[in-house]
Amino acid sequence: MIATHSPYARGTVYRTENAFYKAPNQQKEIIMIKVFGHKAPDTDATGSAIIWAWYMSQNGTPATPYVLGTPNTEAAFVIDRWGYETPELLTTAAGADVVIVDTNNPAELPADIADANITEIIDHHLLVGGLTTKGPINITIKPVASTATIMAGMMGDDLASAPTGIKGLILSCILSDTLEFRSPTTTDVDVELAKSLANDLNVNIEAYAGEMFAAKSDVSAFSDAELLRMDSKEYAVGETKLRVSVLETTSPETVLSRKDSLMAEMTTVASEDGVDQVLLFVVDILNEQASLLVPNDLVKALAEKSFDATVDGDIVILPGVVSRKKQIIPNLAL
Ligand SMILES: [Mn+2]
Repeated sequence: MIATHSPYARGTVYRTENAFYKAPNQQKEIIMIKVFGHKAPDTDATGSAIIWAWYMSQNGTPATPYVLGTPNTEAAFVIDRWGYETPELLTTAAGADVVIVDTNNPAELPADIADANITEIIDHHLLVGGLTTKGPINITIKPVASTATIMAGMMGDDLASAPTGIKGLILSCILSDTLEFRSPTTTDVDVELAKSLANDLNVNIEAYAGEMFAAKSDVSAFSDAELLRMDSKEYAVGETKLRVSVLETTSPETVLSRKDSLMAEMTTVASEDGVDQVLLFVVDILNEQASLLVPNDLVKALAEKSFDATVDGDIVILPGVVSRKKQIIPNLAL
């Protein structure tokens, strides 16, 4: 392994045959842990990688955050707002010691993740299986709204003395994943933590969340294919492979005005990505509803069966639906 020093590191940990020990001034093999979240990085995937790399480094295990793609516009805004640089793009995980955050799904990780040494997983998604480890490791999965919420809990008393930027990232991850507490994934733990951080940071939650959502809604620069893949998870219903895409926005009309070209592009994206169908849910954050594009009879049947909806035309509105994790994925049926 290459001996580089993490900007996040305070001390340096070297691995000897049997033990870990601190020896900051010697040039020996350094374990540099790579911390990353899922592909198509959002605020929680990017923010929690930065948060945990900082915390590990702080505790004597040098770690560096990475991303598996270009962070979305909200994540880019958040990173900049709290004074961080966009983490480097990870192109291969082979041979690396890694910590996986905000996912446990091999489909959302580097293709060579099986050749990595996974040392820890911290996540808040359903356990899909498929990852293997080279030994027993710490795996923390909790049903809270953001991965950063779990990390804050794991930090315990250390959170109080964390830098402003780390606290700001945690707050941002919670506001992003809860859509400012609107999502049914929101727990009391998330709300209390966010309010306490906002108070500590002197941030007005409503105003700050508004800035985040405005950043997220600014998708004019993206092609149809990019929009279809921006916040997307693969999921199978029986034999039918789906790419379940969600666009959370305060300006649904901006996306829906492109519905014809988006639906036309679904065929290409589906075949390129090896799935049968792309589903696009445009989530209206402020009105707490989703619009599902209905390009064909397959999606029509799926919408009717999954959401008890009556489909008439090429868009169906699903009142109250804002969470892929809790309201979309668990209900998908054909
Ligand atoms: Mn998350």
